[in-house]
Amino acid sequence: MTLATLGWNERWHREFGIYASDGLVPGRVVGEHRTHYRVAIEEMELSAEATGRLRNDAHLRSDMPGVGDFVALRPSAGDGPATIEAILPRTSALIRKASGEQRPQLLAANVDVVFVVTGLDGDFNLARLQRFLALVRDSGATPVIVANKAELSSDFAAITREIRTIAPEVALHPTSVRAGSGLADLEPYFTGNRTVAFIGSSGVGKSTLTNVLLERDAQATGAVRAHDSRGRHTTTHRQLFVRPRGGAIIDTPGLRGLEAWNGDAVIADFQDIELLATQCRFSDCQHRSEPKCAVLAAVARGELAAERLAEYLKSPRTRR
Ligand SMILES: Nc1nc2c(ncn2[C@@H]2O[C@H](COP(=O)(O)OP(=O)(O)OP(=O)(O)O)[C@@H](O)[C@H]2O)c(=O)[nH]1
Ligand SMILES: [Mg+2]
Ligand SMILES: [Zn+2]
Repeated sequence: MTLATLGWNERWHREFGIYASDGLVPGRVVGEHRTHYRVAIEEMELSAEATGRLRNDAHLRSDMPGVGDFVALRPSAGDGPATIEAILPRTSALIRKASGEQRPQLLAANVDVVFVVTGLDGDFNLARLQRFLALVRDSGATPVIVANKAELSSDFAAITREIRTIAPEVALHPTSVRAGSGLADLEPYFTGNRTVAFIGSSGVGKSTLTNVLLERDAQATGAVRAHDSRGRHTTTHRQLFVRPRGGAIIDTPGLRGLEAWNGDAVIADFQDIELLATQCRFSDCQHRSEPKCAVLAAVARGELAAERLAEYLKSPRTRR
């Protein structure tokens, strides 16, 4: 492992410039644990802690170092951990603003592409996929939908049509680890040592895909429940891995908070409709048949997909 294989390039070299004279070394956070970080530096990996100053300056939890961050590190003089003195400015940040939780959580930093992984088994859920895409929308990374367990789907064309109603532009790749299909299509996203983060519900196959793309069994995987295909939250830590063929993968635990509808997430997902709704004639407009409804007018003009409105109207909501 070298810094270049970790995604280090000219940009990072420039950003690191101001720390170089200080005896600091560049590294990338590959693991985040309760008490320490794992940081990869040129040729090795070590344990590190954030300095008190970094902790004091962090207004939000997401201001603290996280997996994928490039950092300026002071190697320890003795046996103790190294210290993370600074975080280089992020090019992207996948941040989860959990509802009812004041502390935004950094899922992955400096990610070029996010694979939003969904399973085409009994657990496929369009609304949930939409919530994951909303999360990526704000990150600065490019979303890609990976529809895994494709061998279990009898009608991928129908699923594609469904997905297209909420994500007409996002690249969509069916894969099956079991059948060994579609995996080569994921390869180009890693060219140029790019970093790809995997997000999605528990049990969709994020870690299974990680292992295939790493060409080794780095991550544990777990069978899903038979009756509803739900996963069992096998992965518990976010972790960055370097691929032998180039590029890096950040595997993440299935996100529990995104499993069920909640007010904030819904509002974030349907921001466009919420915005239109402020223009409706009646403030309690249901957008079904009311006169002077701005939402129905947008559908009539072809600016809002009728399927998307239907999805919105179907969702149990705290505010409407
Ligand atoms: N049928 C089928 N099963 C798959 C496929 N890919 C993965 N699986 C299975 O799905 C189950 C869950 O896979 P994981 O990789 O552990 O899922 P995960 O997304 O990492 O789940 P968490 O770590 O809990 O978030 C395992 O039993 C895998 O063998 C596939 O293409 N087809
Ligand atoms: Mg996993
Ligand atoms: Zn309306």
